Amino acid sequence: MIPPDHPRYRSLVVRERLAGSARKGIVSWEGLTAHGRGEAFDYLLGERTTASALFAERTAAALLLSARHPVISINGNTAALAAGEIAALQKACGALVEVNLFHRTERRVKMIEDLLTVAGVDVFSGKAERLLLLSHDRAWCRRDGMYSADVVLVPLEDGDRCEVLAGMGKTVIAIDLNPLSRTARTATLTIVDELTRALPQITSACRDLSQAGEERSPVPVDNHYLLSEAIREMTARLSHALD
Ligand code: PTJ
Repeated sequence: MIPPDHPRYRSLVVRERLAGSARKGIVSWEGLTAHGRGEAFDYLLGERTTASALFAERTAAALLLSARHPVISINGNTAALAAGEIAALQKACGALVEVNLFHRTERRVKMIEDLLTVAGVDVFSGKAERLLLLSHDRAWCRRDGMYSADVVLVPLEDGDRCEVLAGMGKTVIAIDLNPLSRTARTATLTIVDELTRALPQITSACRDLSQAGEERSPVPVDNHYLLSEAIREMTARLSHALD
């Protein structure tokens, strides 16, 4: 039992949730190491949403709302950490939600789809095909889902698929705490923020934009600026760590 007065209570509870989800088979064992890497970068960021991340989240909302066929891609970590937040975002932006796994088994796909459904997500399931030009199992997706999407939101991505989706001419929005990753550098727009902080911000920006009834015009993105701002924030914290 984790005592609520522990200074790292939230972080420990999240770890416990991920470990439990790994035991059930929802999160892959490798997903636990991916989470640890994310934690390290979040530490450098000060475990907060920076101004540039907030700007990226609002831009992501505009991209999702102006999309013809937006799709949110879900892996094990995302489902375990943020199924409810995905349901809220889906309602706010109208995207399809599709499960796409690196460590893919039919059993894991089904477990994750069920978890999302219970959380209120309308999951786009059905026949997957090996459609993406990848040698690993992220190649499996749905023809009327991710394959034909114009905008894809990919939380906690591996760089390969990000590159392939971008190469297909899609707008790729990544959520990745590591601004140096191949995903971060290949995506059209990278949100350097923790998943459970980022998703509600995107949702709330979608609601604001929808209420304002703003014209859906092309959305300019300067990903190089967003990544350099994230690196600058981390470097500044490191420089003043012992002040
Ligand atoms: O469920 P599967 O089988 O699809 O596997 C999913 C994992 C996460 C194992 C797979 O996609 C993977 O190996 O990812 P990577 O290449 O380790 O990349 C994950 C990235 O997400 C890393 O750069 C981490 O810094 C980042 N990350 C981890 N946790 C979070 C995060 N970014 C935002 N929020 C987090 N909570």
